Amino acid sequence: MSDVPARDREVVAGAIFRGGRLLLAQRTSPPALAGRWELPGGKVEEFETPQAALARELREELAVEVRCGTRIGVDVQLSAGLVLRAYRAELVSGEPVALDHAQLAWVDAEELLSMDLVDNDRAWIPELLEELRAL
Ligand code: DCP
Repeated sequence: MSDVPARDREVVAGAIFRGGRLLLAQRTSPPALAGRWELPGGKVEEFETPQAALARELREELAVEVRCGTRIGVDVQLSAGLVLRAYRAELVSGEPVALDHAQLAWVDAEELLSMDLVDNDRAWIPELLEELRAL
């Protein structure tokens, strides 16, 4: 037994900005979240870095290659032992397509405010808006 507490497992989400817009993806599951919009991403696997996980998740979900950038916004505690973090993601190649989502949308600052975002991702709205307005 160790006295060192286990580190939280991380869920990573990617903020892809292009041409003054941010990419959002509409969830299909679970039923409580279906139809609501998020920054795409998923759980970091054991022995995987958050950066590698983000690249893998966005490859799987959007068919793109990204370079994981810096953090944006606050940590969101999802449950005991699970924390959600957003990272800027730079598109390296490919055009995003919805392989795992109902649809994708490129939103500007005003549109972001009108989207039905999942509750967790609403925590990032101030920083996302700031970035969109600076573009
Ligand atoms: N989540 C969120 N906001 C995001 C991305 C994820 O609130 N931008 C939440 C939804 C889930 C959890 O994080 O409660 C895990 O996300 P996913 O279900 O998208 O991740 P995985 O596909 O990796 O999960 P699983 O392996 O369970 O299918």
